[in-house]
Amino acid sequence: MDGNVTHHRPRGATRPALGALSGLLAGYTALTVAELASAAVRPESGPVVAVGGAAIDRTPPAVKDWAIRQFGTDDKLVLQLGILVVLSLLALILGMVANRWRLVGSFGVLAFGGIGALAATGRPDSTGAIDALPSLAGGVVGTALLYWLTGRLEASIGPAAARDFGESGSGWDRRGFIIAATAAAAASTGAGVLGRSLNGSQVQNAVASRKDVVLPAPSSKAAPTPRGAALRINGISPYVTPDADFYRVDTALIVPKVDATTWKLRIHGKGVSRELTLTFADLLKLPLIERTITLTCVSNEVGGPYAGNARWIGVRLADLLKRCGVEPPSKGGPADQLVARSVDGMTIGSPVEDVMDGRDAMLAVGMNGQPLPFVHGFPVRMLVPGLYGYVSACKWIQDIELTTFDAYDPYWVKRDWARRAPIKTQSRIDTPKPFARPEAGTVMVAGVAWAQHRGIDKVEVRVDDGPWQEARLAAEDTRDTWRQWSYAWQATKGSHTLTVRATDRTGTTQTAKRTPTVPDGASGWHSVVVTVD
Ligand SMILES: Nc1nc2c(c(=O)[nH]1)N[C@H]1C(S)=C(S)[C@@H](COP(=O)(O)O)O[C@H]1N2
Ligand SMILES: [Mo]
Repeated sequence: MDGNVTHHRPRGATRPALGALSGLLAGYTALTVAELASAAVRPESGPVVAVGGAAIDRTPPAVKDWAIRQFGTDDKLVLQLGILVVLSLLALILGMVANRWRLVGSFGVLAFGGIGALAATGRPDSTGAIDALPSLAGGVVGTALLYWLTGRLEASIGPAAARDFGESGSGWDRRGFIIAATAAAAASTGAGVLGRSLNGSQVQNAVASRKDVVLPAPSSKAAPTPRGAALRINGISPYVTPDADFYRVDTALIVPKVDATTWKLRIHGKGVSRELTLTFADLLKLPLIERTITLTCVSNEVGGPYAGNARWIGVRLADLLKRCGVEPPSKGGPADQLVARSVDGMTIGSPVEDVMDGRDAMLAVGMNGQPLPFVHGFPVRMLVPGLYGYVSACKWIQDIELTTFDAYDPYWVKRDWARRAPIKTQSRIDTPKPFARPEAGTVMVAGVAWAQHRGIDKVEVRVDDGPWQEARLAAEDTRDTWRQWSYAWQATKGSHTLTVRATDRTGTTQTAKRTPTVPDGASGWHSVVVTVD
């Protein structure tokens, strides 16, 4: 009968392949069970989102910038797909291991569940040990399933039993394996679908609450955009950026979907004599201001796309702070840093002095006439004209704490970025595009320049190493907005380098010195090389 032992098991390459398949099924089941459990706990506690988030938290700025450059706003999709590919490979390997060493391979699944659990509880927005549950539940179910499935491969049933199963010549429990595998696939698909739809109901409440928002008319309207602020030139960035084109930069793998009807904001901390908790309805009852403000990301390379201009509606932040008894440091207030916290655990620190110096710092509820889009921070986000987004523009805000720069480092500061980061004066050539081939003759060179809260006074263009020529500036809306500019270039045949630089209202001309985005924003001139035919 010795010969029969090998004969009774799946033969040749079949058995490792079935082992690998078992691993994949176990991994898939583990993930869907975890997904289902995360619907009960919090969507962010699921293993893929938790591991992805932990990876984002630990990504050095240079790699983060590279990922944004390579994949743009799809960077997070790429990350999640990458995690799924790696997990699939690991599951295949664990299955093959379990095929030889059943316990070792099976408990490998639990080990990965443990990694997911650690990642979930270690996230800044973790609500505690409960966040470990989805990954652990997935790990336990996956381990049991892999143990069971590989057991079917081992079952050395005698020829008689095999005959009873109607499977002459193959003594492994083929029928048991097929039934278990099919049941696992079906059950986990069901669990996955259920998990999605449960997560979906929380999302539906948020979507409904956004639909129900009626933005009151602002008591202080933005001055109408002056005629001549928007130039009509092909290829130039529109003066107001449409929502769909407005850049998005954040660490959220799942865009937070906050229900405005249950949302609250708390203001507390050093120098707060009257703590305040506001609902969304409370906020909408306060006087609203409408302002056009250009927002810029510190991760924007010279010439890069991470700047956008929108018309925002919101509550003046300084008024709320005064209501709480807060004084700026220049008037003896004890807090010099305002830390905003979001529902996804982001922390963003702004100078209290800047927020209260009279500029239009606000808690924004509207963008371009609509409630904030979810990706831009619904229901409420902060904005401070003149400061990069990472030190001012907290989306999905839920808490404001008055503290000091000495006492607390927010998220990005812990990751090498500067504590204080006013926006650097910048200018960008939107058209012609790099390596364009315009015809000789008049070529419109045009773009935008920004120096929020200082204002742009001059933009100059240089062709090759020629003299700086003053560009035509579009009318200024406010000093918190970017300005379009254009220059009619008499282009001659050949290859040419076009360079732009701006001068802000303090009289300072944009520096030629190139610095990287880390720690406080890129500097240097933007150039474009074109070939004139
Ligand atoms: N909650 C949260 N708010 C955030 C961020 C984030 O990662 N999470 N990123 C900040 C950064 S770096 C920038 S530049 C702006 C971008 O705002 P936008 O995505 O609406 O353009 O949001 C800021 N607010
Ligand atoms: Mo940013």
